[in-house]
Amino acid sequence: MKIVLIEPRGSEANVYSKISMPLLGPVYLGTILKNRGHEVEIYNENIQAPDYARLNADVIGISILTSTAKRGYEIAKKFPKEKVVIGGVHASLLPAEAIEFARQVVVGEAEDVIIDVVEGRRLEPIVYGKPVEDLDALPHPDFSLIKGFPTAPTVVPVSTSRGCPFDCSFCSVTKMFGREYRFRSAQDIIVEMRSRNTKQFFFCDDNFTAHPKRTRILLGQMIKNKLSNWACQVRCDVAKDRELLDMMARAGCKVVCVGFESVNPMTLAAYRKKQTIEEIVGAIRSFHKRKIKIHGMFVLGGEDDNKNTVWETLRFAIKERIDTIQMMILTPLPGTKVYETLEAQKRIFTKDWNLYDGQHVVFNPNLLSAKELQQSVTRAYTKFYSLYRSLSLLLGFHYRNAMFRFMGYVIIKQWIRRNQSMRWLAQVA
Ligand code: B12
Ligand code: SF4
Repeated sequence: MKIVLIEPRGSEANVYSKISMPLLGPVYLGTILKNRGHEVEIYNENIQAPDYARLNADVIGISILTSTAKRGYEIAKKFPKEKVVIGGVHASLLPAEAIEFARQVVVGEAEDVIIDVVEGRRLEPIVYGKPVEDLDALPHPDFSLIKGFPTAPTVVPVSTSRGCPFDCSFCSVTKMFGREYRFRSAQDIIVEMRSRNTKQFFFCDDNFTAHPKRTRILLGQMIKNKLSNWACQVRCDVAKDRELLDMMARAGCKVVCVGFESVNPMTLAAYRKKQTIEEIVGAIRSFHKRKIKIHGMFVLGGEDDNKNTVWETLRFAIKERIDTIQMMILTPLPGTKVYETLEAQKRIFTKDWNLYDGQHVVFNPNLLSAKELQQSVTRAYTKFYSLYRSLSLLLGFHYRNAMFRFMGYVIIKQWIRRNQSMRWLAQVA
C-alpha cells in the first residue's frame, strides 16, 4: 500500500518557525510501515509541502498538535474521509473532535496499532494505542522518508525516553506519554547516533535527566564514542547533581533548554513545578560555570501574575545572563489541569487552535487583562531580542548569542507585523 504521512505547518511565525525539526512520531510510524513493505512518504510542511492536487495514496496519516490541528483538518478535507487517519498529541486529547475529519483516530502512542489500522484489521473509529514498553524494540527513525529532509549534516532529533514523573499543571506531556519514565538502553542510542550523518543532536526527551543513573551510563558511552555536540531539555534540579553536570559538560552538552517557568514563587507553586527561585538561580550559575548555554523557558499569565511579573521576568533573564529565552503565554491545552480550571470558570474566550501556540492570550487572566498580558509579553520580547543587545553581544565576541538575538529580533518584528491588530482580542474587555 502507499501511505503518506503529513506533519502540518505551524500557524504563525513563532520563535521556532525557522527550525524545521520534525516531530518523531510520523518518522517512527513511517519506518515501521516501510519495514513492513509499504511504500511510505512523509511530508513535513515546514520542510516541503506536497502538491496536494497530485497526491494520491491508500492512506493519508496526519499528525496534529493543538497549534497545528486546524491546518491538519484543512489537509484532511482535501482527501476522501475513508483514507484519512489522524493521530498525535491533540488528536489523543480530543479524539471526538478529530474523528469528524478522519475514518479513524489513534489515541496515544501508535507503534503497536499502526500496521493493523493501515491494513484494515482494526476498524473501530477511535483506536487506543498502548505506551511502548520496550523502546529498544523500535526501529531507528528513517529520516530519508521525509521529502526534502537535508542530506547535509544538520541537527538530528533523538528520543531516548518517554514520559515524565512530574505533572505540571500546564503541560500535556504526561497526559500523552504518562508519568512512568521509560528509556532506551545506552547501547541502542549510541548505535542510532553513530549511524547519523551528523555530529549535532537534539535530545527531544522532555526530561533528559529524570533517571540520573541511566543518563550517566549514556553520557559515559557518548564520551567514549566522541559524540559531543548536543542539546537537551532538563529541569533545574539536575544542577544539584554536580557530578552529572560535569559529565554532561564533558560529553559535549552545548545547550540546555530549561523550564524555569516563573520568577514568581506563587506561580511556581500553582504550576505544581516543584522548584524554587533559589534552585533556578543555582542552576543557571552551575550551567554557565561549565560553559553550557541556556535556553530559558518561562510561562506567563498564571493566577498570581500581574503586569510587573512580565518585567520582573525580563529583568531576571538579563541579570542572570540567560542566553536565549522563550516567554510563553499560559495556554490552556486540552487535557491539562489549567484547561479544566479555566474552562470550568468560563474564562477561555476562544477555541481557535491556531492561537494555542504560547504566543497568543486565549483566556482572561486573573490580575491583568488579556490585552495587557499580550502587550507586555510582546514588549518584553522586543527588549530582550533588541538590535542593541544583539550588537553589544557581537562587539563582546559572543557570536552565537548575537546571532540568536538577531534571529529573535527578526522573528518578533514579523510576529508584531502580522498580529498588530490583535483582532482576536477584540471580543474581550
Ligand atoms: C521536539 C519538540 C518540538 C520541536 C519540533 C516540533 C515540531 N515539529 O512541531 C520544537 C522545539 C520546534 C517544538 C515547538 C513547539 N512545540 Co513542541 N515538542 C517537542 C517534543 C519535546 C518532542 C516531540 C517528539 O518528537 N515526540 C516523540 C514522538 C514519538 O511523539 P509524537 O510525535 O507525539 O508521536 C506519537 C503519537 O503522537 C502518535 N502519532 C503522532 N503522529 C501521528 C500520526 C498518525 C497518523 C497516527 C496514527 C499517530 C500519530 O504516535 C507517535 C508514536 O508513538 C514534544 C514533547 C513530546 N514528548 O512529544 C513537545 C510538544 C509536542 N510541543 C508542544 C508545544 C506546545 C510546542 C509549541 C506550540 C510551543 C513552543 N514550545 O513554542 C511549538 C509549536 C511548533 C509547531 N509545530 O507549530 C507540546 C504540544 C502540546 C499540544 N497539546 O499540542 C508538546 C507535547 C510539549 C508539551 N509541553 O506539552 N516542539
Ligand atoms: S513541564 Fe516538564 S517537568 Fe513538568 S510535566 Fe511537563 S515535561 Fe514534566
